[in-house]
Amino acid sequence: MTEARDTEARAILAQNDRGGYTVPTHGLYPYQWNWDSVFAAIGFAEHDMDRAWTEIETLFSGQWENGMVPHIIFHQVDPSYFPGPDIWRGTGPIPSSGISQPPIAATFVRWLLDLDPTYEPRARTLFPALMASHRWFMTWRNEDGAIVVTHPWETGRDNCPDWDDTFAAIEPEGVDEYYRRDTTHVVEDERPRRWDYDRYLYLVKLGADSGWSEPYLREVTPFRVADPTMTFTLLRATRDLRALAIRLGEPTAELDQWIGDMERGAQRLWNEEAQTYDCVDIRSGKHTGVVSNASFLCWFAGINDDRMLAQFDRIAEATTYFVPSTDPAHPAYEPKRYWRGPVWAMLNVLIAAGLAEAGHSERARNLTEATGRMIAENGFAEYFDPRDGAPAGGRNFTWTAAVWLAWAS
Ligand code: 9YW
Repeated sequence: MTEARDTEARAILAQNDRGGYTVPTHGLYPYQWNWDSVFAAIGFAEHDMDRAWTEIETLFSGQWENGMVPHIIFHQVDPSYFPGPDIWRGTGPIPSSGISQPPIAATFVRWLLDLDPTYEPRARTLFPALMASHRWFMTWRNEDGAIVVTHPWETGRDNCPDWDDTFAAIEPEGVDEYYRRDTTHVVEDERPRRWDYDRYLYLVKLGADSGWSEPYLREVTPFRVADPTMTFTLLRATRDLRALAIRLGEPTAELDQWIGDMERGAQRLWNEEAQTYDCVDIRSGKHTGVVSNASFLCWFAGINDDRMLAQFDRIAEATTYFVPSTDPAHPAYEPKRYWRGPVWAMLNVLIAAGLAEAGHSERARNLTEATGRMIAENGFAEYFDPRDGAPAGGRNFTWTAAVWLAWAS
């Protein structure tokens, strides 16, 4: 079983390879996505280290002059995805979206280099680009050390209930009529609702009309939310970038400053009432009150908070497969609808890595084993139903194949 899945996983990476970059899955997502590519790289590292580095280098070839690495890079126009480059109107060297995604590149560049130190010259070339991307976050998305997003898509957790209240206050006026493509690939009740899409597109239009001006958006956007996915992955990646800097003989003062800022900022995400890390809407000052899988990235960020263990154990007991993207006890939980319930294998990798590093090795082992079993039994789906592991969303998915090869098998 395991060996057959290994072969299948390598074949998925090969099928989704478009030459220098990998699409998340054929049809549904026909472009290069930011954090998907970094996960693809760790999958390639299992059998082709050169290809692993190329994946990340191609991602950074889309980096904007201001340092931002876009969440989608449109290398070749493909009408099977909406919204495409004409809607986004990105201003970088390659047509792209105008927002970023969880910045995990530095973490896995370090990881690749540990696996094979002979690739150090390629890490050296990437280093300034990684610094510039972190500097972009710390310049434009830093609210007292908590990292904010200006669009739900930026967190990679598109329709999680964290956005519901902020979205309810937005009247999506002026959005042109549009035709979704995602629901031609995947059944509707496993995807976000139209209500969400109207607001996604409203925010894209706001950004695109401004020429993706960060100073302007900081003032006017109704969507400015501090988020655990961004804060925890950036804090973690900055620690890894610091380790890389030392290895490469580069200065660390700026990195030290950022780490200190984010260690403090992460505490802004602590919701005393709900006893969890969650999102904070910067405009209203309110916590969102949702225990999500991103809440459990605290350990990955090096925040050794035992208070989250009780939440983790409660949720692990409530579901057959964990960690669900939304707490099953939350009224908005929907076990098949995208980020409102399903389990995402690649997030489990980050959660388990954090648990292991914080010394919670039994929990880390259980999570790793359960994820491996879920994939072995159900294949390389985009996400899985926490009740029975049933596959959902897209199939033959790059990041699920990649984390299988790198970690879960
Ligand atoms: C979309 C590609 C991306 C992921 C995100 C996920 C989804 C794209 O797919 O967003 O069109 O909604 O939420 O995390 O990077 O796999």
